Amino acid sequence: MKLYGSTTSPYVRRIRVLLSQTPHDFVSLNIYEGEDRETLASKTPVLRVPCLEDDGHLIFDSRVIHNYLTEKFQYAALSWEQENQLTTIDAVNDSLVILFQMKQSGIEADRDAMIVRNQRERIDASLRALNQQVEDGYFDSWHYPSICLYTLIDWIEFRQLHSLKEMDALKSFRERHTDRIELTATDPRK
Ligand SMILES: N[C@@H](CCC(=O)N[C@@H](CS)C(=O)NCC(=O)O)C(=O)O
Repeated sequence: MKLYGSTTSPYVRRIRVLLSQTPHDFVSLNIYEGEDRETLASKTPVLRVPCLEDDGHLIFDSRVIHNYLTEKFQYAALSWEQENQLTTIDAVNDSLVILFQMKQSGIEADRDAMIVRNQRERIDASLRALNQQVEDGYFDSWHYPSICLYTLIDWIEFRQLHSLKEMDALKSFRERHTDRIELTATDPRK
């Protein structure tokens, strides 16, 4: 089993954490340049990571990779509530990727521009919902949605993408898990 990704991507990190007890090769790529980009392009036309190669299959998208691994290793199926939690986590992740890429591209994020306003509204509403769900105990166990929430919050802190003001439950959720070995082993700061 081969996982193509980058060390900083929160989407890749969730699969690395999920596979922490499963033998696999992690192929770390610089997805935007040179030979590594060609390698990525030879594996997936979507040109995004993660991408999993296993048993003659190439699987794109962390959500589909999770479904594939769930079937292969018979992990517990997610409830519909947990599917919604993943959608909420992915919504924040996707919107922050858009704003981050705008910044990296030197595009001024005009707060009043529709594309920026839409991302910010989605990020704030979704983070508030996730903060409430943590308070309500939905992330008390270390399951796949918790892994995805952790890698999102830790990436936000790492890249300083949001102040997380009034999101104390999210901040303490991160602090509670930060010493887990599979998280220190995949820390993007290293
Ligand atoms: N829905 C995808 C999102 C993956 C994604 O956006 N990955 C980013 C890295 S964090 C990426 O590859 N971006 C490349 C690009 O946007 O060109 C998933 O869950 O795997």
